[in-house]
Amino acid sequence: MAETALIIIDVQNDFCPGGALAVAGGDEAVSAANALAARFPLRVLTQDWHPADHFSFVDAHPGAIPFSEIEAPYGRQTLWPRHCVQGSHGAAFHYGLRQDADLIIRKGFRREIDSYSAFFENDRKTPTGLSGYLRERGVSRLVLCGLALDFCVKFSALDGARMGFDVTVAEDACRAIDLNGSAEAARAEMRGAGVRLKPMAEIS
Ligand code: VGL
Ligand code: ZN
Repeated sequence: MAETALIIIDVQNDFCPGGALAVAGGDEAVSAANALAARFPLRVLTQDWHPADHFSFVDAHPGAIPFSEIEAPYGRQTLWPRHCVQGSHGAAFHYGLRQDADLIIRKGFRREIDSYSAFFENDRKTPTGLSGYLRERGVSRLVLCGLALDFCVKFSALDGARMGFDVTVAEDACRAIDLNGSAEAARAEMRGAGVRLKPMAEIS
């Protein structure tokens, strides 16, 4: 039987208002994720989980400007304000989020490489193991929601589609960082890869 998994991406304090890398309206993703969680019994949470000296942090690059890009061995890398440091309050899930999930995937824990996607690190090669887990659970369809639409949700959706899953993004259950038009570009890129973008109300 075709099983669906709900993947709730990075609904953590640092991506919510008041957090280190706050996404506008990030806290609105909480009630949306909870409403979806009530519909899908198989749920996976992801958690951005960086060491304090992570390479993606702007303060690891003296003189660099936040949100600028550098060339990493695996491609372009945006330099972020320090966020989601392992064990910190900012890395914790928002207190309102339903956390009764089957699996929590932590990512971004290797100092030298960032990891936006729930499936692969930013080299697009090093797996998190999620795809094998989902296959073994008989999952063929994914519904994605959370933060941020134009980074971790987008990379997860693209990788999910690349791995052969049928992927739907619950668009109104996501919020975007939107760096230089990245939200609209992300929507186009996801559509181009065969990802469905739908309002929550149309997803069953
Ligand atoms: C994210 C930037 C850096 C995300 C994580 O969850 O979208 N964005 N780390
Ligand atoms: Zn991060």
